[in-house]
Amino acid sequence: VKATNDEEAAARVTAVDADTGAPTIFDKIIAKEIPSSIVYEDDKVLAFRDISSQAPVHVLIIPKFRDGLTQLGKAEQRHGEVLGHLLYAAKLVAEKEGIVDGFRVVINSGPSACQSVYHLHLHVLGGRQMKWPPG
Ligand code: IU
Repeated sequence: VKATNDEEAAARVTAVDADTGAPTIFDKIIAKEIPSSIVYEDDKVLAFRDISSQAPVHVLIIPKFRDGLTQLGKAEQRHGEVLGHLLYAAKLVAEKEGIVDGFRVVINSGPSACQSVYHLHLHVLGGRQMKWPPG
């Protein structure tokens, strides 16, 4: 199947050895070994601007302690608290970015959903009219 865009292509490449549980680039972003444009941070989560933004506001929110949560499809009961906190952080980010009246939260889980980084992350998108259905 021919990849139709960069995101699909990235997911397909990653899918070869997807979700090994190995550290990802997001661990380096959390450790601040790689710079990022941080929008919100607390003791549990970090929110930073996506390097390949798909909307005027495109922020990723990640747990600081992945604890096996490489993708939503691997969530277990013990992750409930951090999952709730991530969602609440999405609302805080939307407020901070001035898009609380209309924004979208996306989680890609697994290769078929084009997940390319295996450290759970929420995309917060806004600042333009969103379309439905998503691709
Ligand atoms: P996905 O749901 O796994 O496809 O999203 C991964 C996102 O991480 C994607 O939108 C990338 O642009 C983004 N990203 C980033 O912001 N910084 C990076 O160093 C890398 C990916 I690698």
